[in-house]
Amino acid sequence: MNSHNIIFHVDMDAFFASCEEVKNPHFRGKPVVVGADPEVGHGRGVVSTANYEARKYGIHSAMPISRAWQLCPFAVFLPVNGKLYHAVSEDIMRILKKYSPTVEQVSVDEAYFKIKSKEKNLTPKMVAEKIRKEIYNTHEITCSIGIASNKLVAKVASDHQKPNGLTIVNNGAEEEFLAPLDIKKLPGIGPKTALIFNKMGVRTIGELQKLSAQILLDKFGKRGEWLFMASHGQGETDIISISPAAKSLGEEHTFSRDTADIQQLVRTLFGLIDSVCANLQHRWFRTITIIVRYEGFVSHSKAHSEEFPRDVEYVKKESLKLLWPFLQKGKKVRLLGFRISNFI
Ligand code: TTP
Ligand code: MG
Repeated sequence: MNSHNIIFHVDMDAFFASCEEVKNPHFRGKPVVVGADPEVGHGRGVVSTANYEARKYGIHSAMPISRAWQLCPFAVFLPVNGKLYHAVSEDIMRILKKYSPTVEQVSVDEAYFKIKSKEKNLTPKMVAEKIRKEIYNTHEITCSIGIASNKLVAKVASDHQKPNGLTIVNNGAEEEFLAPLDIKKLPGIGPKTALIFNKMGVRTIGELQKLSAQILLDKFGKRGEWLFMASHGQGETDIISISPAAKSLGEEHTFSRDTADIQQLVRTLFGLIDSVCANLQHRWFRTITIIVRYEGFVSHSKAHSEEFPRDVEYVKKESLKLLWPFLQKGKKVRLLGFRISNFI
């Protein structure tokens, strides 16, 4: 690991459930499920997270809450208390900023940052232990930390020994560390891609490492390049922190000719959403805004906020709801804009 690239990835353990346990210590040791109301097994929502006790019953994030109820009806089921998690998250990020001036928060409970080697005579391991101790002493919440020469390997490492784990991958040992792991452990390989690889007889990252760059390129196009680099343990090293000034991110499109063509408008809006969300790097945000400027420069904007927005498809669905009333009027549109704000 060279002195400039010692990257930490910190991820809180069972975050929402851990916050609930701190608030109600008598939940400790019991299975805790945070998410939609199970409605005695008839609830239609999903699990946000489950603590490690509940995971022993097979309960996990994004599982239908009705299934979680079937698996463990005596678990403590709690609604999502966004305010509480947000406050704890802010505090934890404040702690991390004491150890590095640039912290890249990528979700409510995880962040990357860099340190210099032997900073103040502390090894990376000592820094990690200090951080874990400080977070635990102030919040009674455990986290897992991965340390590596790039963000990708640091993220895989933080997940490697969860909960309450510390995994250090030395510079040069990235490939070897990844080799025995299931390909699904590589962030960016979802169930669909994993299935394609499994059909090719590739189950571990080591098996993926044996495929040539050309084969991956032929099969996956541009993404093949990334798969090749990632499987060999290469990844980004830039830590990007959102400055307080950058409170929103957005794009606009001015049509070459004013248009009332619904298909064209929807296609353009979705293009803007894809483009804005592609720059997000897994950051979460609460508010989406669309901007509609009619011919004659009359502009309108409409926003929608929620506690924990989901994926890009969901954002598109919500944005379409915002756009819809403007389309009903049949007026020609000169410009469309899309903006996200209220980062978490
Ligand atoms: P994660 O860090 O993915 O999960 P976790 O912290 O609960 O557990 P782990 O120990 O494995 O890190 O997500 C952080 C929080 O984000 C999680 O506590 C709840 C929320 N979340 C959802 O609401 N829905 C989801 O599908 C996921 C994955 C997380
Ligand atoms: Mg977590």
